[in-house]
Amino acid sequence: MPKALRPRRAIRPIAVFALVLTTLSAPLALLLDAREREPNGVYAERRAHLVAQLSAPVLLFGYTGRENSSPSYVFLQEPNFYYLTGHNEEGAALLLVPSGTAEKSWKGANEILFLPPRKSEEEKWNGPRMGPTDADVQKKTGFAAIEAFSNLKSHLTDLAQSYHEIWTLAPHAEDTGYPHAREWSAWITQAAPGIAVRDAAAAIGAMRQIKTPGEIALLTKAIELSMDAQLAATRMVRPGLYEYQVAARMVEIHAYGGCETEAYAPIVGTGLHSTILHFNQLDALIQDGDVVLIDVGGQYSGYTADITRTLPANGHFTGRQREIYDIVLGAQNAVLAAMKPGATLGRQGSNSLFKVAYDYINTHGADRDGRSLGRYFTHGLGHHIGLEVHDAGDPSRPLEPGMVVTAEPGVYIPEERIGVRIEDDVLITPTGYKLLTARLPRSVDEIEKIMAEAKVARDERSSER
Ligand SMILES: [Mn+2]
Repeated sequence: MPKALRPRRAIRPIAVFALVLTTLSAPLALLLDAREREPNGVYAERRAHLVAQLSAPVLLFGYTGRENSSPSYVFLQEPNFYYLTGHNEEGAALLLVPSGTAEKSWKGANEILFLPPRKSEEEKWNGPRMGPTDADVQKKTGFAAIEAFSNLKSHLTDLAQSYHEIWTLAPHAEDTGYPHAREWSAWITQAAPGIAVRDAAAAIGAMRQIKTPGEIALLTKAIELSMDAQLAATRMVRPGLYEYQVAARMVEIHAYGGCETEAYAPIVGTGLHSTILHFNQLDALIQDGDVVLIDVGGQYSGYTADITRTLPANGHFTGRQREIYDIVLGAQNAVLAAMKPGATLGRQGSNSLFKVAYDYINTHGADRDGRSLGRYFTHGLGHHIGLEVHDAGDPSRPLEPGMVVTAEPGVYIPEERIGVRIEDDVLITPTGYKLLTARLPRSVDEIEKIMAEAKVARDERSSER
């Protein structure tokens, strides 16, 4: 999914909690939660690494569960909070206090997880939650110190005696959607007047950009399921289907494989809709002669895939569609050839991957008026993926091993009803890159072959009836 110029901090939508049945070794089926969680030690290491960089306490708030009024809303944690705690329940807070500041008057623990009290009436409706006095809550969460949320305010007042500043998620002018950072920053200022709020987003974001092996495993799972769904879409697409029917099949594959939700609202755009970057109506009938742009990704255990393919509705690109497709593919191949540590996603500078794609597109082909095509590449080259589909990331920061980013050049010509985007997910390695989506064909010939084979199979099935 191309990234909007203004960051969209959307609350993630409907989640489907799938359960995975495994019978691999146990004689009886073993019931596991689909949502995997990394070991507690991983989250503890991240907290230690963060607080070691900062000279003052860090206070972060999880989501309250009241961020979204939709009846179909299923809770998903604020991503920075989840990254540091692995805790996926409502109403929690995290306090980290730097150690080794002997002159300070703080005598509390260096890290405290604050949880709301359990409410038996609510649990009748919503199911059990962890509470601060549960016997096993330390073992489950990996925190030695767990307190009732109501204790937080007095701790904050104490800290304000020793520290003049505190790190949290500070509000931004461009924040949209639920005012999480603004409300909790105001709460801090009210609880501890005089303490300065500093923004921890950049420090946490810098850590989130480098994925650990555990994160790469979860991303890979999301990507594998999303490639399965893209392949099913390639075999399915034909004139006479509605856009939403293609999306429905893909969502089913994600959910059946263990994804808890979609990484973003599925984009399936036929004809003119292929030129709309975040098209989300999905209400049109696929017509003979259209191209169909499919930008759909699942989310597995918190981690998002983001993959786009563009298909010919009837199984064969026209000459002009193939020409545009091959220009986008050529641009993507040029980008991949330059993908390595040191390159940047941004538009400026000598190592800009955007510039590689733009220059390729702008020096190949032309529009109906003979103008070069760079003007039709209307979004950025790519973005980080992780706990958010547009994950924490600074486009000017050179790529480093362990980063996972998208490479998604596109050309959108509304007057010709042709939009082509090819989007793949890439792990940066010490010497170059690993294409995590390599299993999913990108070339015209491969795509047309899969579609032709699927058509033969469909025709055989219908002649048997
Ligand atoms: Mn994308």
